Amino acid sequence: MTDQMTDKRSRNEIIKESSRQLRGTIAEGLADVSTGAISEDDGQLTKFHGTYLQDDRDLRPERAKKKLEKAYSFMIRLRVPGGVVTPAQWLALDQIAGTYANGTLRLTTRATFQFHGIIKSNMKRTMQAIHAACLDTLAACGDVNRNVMSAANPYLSKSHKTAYDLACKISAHLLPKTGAYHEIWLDGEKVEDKSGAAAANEEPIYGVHYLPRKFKTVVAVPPDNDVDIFAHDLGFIAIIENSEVIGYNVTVGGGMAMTHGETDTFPRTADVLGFCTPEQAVDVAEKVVTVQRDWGNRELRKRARLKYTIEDRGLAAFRAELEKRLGHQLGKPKSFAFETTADVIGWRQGADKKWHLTLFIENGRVKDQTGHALRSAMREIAETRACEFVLTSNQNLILANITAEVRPQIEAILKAHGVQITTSSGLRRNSMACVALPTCGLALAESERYLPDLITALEDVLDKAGLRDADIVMRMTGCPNGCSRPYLAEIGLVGRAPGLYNLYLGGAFDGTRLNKLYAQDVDNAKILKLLDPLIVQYANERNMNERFGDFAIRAEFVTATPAGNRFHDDVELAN
Ligand code: SRM
Ligand code: SF4
Repeated sequence: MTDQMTDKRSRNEIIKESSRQLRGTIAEGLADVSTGAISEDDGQLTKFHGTYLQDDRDLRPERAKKKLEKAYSFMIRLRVPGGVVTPAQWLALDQIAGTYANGTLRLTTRATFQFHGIIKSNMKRTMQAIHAACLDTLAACGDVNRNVMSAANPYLSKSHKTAYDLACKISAHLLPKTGAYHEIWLDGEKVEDKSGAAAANEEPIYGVHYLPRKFKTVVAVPPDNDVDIFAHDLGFIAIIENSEVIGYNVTVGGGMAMTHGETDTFPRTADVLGFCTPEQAVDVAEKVVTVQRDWGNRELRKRARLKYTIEDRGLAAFRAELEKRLGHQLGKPKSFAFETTADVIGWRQGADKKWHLTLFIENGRVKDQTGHALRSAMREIAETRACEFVLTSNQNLILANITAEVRPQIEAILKAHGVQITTSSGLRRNSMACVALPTCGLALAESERYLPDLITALEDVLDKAGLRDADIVMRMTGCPNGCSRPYLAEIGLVGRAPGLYNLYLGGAFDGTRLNKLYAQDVDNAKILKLLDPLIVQYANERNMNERFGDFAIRAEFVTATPAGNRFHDDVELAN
């Protein structure tokens, strides 16, 4: 038997191994003017550099008819730990959006920026413009620890700042060390690329194979669970005493993705593993990553996330291995309570009396539309240099650190551009949709381009029920990968096929419980027909302060998924 036949590792493992620390032939591919694409293998490697090859799926039929290659372009995702950028950086990103991308900035569910529609010949210029703004895209995607999120807005309180600082430290500590990024995109000096043991030494945390799969880390500050901590591989819950962060509860093994019809893939909420001190946190992150590096599944990418390592090996074994590598035990988790995953839309005052304005950005898309010139408004606000820009994990934007004197000026700019501070309903305010069509190659159905209209239609139902202002969390994705974390929503919609969605109900408002499948393959009309009576029943029968997700369980629309658990879709459906 040849080595190739006995090598059961997934193809990506071989690509990484032979990539000379993420170089592959990316530089050569970028220089090839005969195509707008790059090779498939390089396409896997550019993810580690924060960029994906995509094509405009709307144009596929027309281009195929004309026998043209697909309308290729690149998506670029930035690494912005803690989600904070300065006004000067905002202006630089806005300019990139206009010059090289499709004229929009996309705020993501992990509190960073994406650009869409960058053609190959502009890729290096764009990466260099990002670098000139003192930002980067390294490890924003790929089989590494990605952008680290922290509870939105370090300016809100001392604990938020501590959480932000930890996010920045972990992000920096877990960055790949390869010189490939500088060499390829920034025309940096070519550093020697090594193979074998020498390369492994150069990446002391990741080695030549990096991680088996993507890895996501967040830091939460209770009672807010805006970062949706239970959806992530690794989480730190700040434990606060007398306004000081005295340490963190460590969570492991959360994740959203599943594949329709494959019951060995499933969303899973993270487990609380133990407690660590602030000084121990970065080392805990590193050692969790190395256990996953060594224990994660390198044969089946669909089963390669940390959540499956923990399912397969058990939490106790994982903890024992982690503690062995740490050289100390984790403490017992301390008590904590989350209340919400939502952002508080509108003005809010921080501990230092400065003002912070959280704007609802529908599905994170910053663009100019007739009567709603959001992108221009943000540009004008950035030009005042009067605030910082903080991205949230709900695809929203906080204009932070505003003095009482400047507040009227900010309000005037928003008004002049038709940007409202209030939202049309509580449902919209708490909604998120993933990008999906036309750029996402994995989308089975619309999401960002559909959810706003669905909500408009549901607002009639909310009016009928007297619930227009009720906070109800609704999230949609165009496929089961779960990019807007739909399985943690009170109402989740997951694309199955063009125009068809699975409807999930019963997630917890504080993000601690997964929802359950309520109806399969429903179209727009059926979604409205199904939700109408449930919303009316909720209006009539709910207890004081009872959330829609909790009511969905008490009223037996669905049964509860226990916290710390997972679900399969192989359940009997009532609908
Ligand atoms: Fe995601 C793949 C967009 C957050 C789970 N995600 C993709 C790709 C890159 C499609 C692809 O692989 O070709 C999408 C690009 C679409 C486009 O055109 O821009 C994409 N994911 C997004 C974003 C932009 C959605 C959004 O509307 O904001 C989010 C970017 C986050 C960021 O800044 O890093 C985004 N993705 C998430 C989340 C939510 C989270 O992490 O909090 C999840 C679920 C949590 C999790 O990881 O379990 C998520 N995305 C996935 C998966 C499934 C991973 C898995 O475990 O199998 C894929 C597919 C894959 O990796 O193979 C995926
Ligand atoms: Fe694409 Fe699916 Fe993620 Fe939506 S959930 S952006 S359709 S991968």
